[in-house]
Amino acid sequence: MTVRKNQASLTAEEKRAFTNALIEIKRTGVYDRFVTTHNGFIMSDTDSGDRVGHRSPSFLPWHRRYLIEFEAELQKVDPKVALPYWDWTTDRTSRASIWSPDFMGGTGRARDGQVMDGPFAYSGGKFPINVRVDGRSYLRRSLGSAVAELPTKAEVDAVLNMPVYDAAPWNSSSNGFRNHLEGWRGANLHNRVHVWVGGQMATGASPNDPVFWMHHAYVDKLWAEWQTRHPQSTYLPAAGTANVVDLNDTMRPWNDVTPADMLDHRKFYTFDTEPAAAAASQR
Ligand code: CU1
Ligand code: CU1
Repeated sequence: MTVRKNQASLTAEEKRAFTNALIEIKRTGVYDRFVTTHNGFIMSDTDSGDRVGHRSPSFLPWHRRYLIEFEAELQKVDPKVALPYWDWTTDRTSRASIWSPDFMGGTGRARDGQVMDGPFAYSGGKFPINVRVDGRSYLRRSLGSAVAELPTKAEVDAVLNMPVYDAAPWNSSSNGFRNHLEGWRGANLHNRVHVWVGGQMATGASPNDPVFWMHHAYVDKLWAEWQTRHPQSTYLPAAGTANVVDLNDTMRPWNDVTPADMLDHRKFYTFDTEPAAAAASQR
């Protein structure tokens, strides 16, 4: 069973296994297929038809499924790998160990934002940016420059306390848990983290930066925590809503996945903070 751990508690060997698997699926082209899919959905979300990946209720189930598929690709390379999560309320500065040369590498240089250290630095030759938002083929970051502070625990807590999953008009103006977590209203949680990292992370091609996966693994974990806090609440809308993915509607690009299928993450993985995870890892 896959156990997703806090990235701050990974061993050196676990960090190496994760970055090696990322580099291997970059080499085979699998990684870039995922970037293209995400990029495509940022665009199509503004077209007619159901909004799927962002600015809509299915933001959370869409990314849950997307991460599950990505994690499965990493596990084809190394079955011991699981997606770590980045708790940005705790590891909240550019000096945090996540940005060390043995893991994600650090911020970009002042001149052009190019990341110069770590496994994904352009100079290492193993992680070219192929799905580009501009002509540049190197990973870029500018940690903490466009926005100074990452969200705090108190800000997250206030959003986790919101009892209603989502509300009409089911978009970026909605008042509910999903939209506050996504960040279009309130303290700006998920969106702000993208902007804080900067570079590709602040664009529709954000999965180009490997930290994307750990950011979204944490957003996904917050959804699970919200479910535990509000056992009477569930995904909305239930049915019959135009241009919005209802509970039992399928989500593009998949023909056979609905939000209802994604509600229980324990079918796929657990988190290191959950009792079941502790029991499983002792066996
Ligand atoms: Cu996304
Ligand atoms: Cu995101």
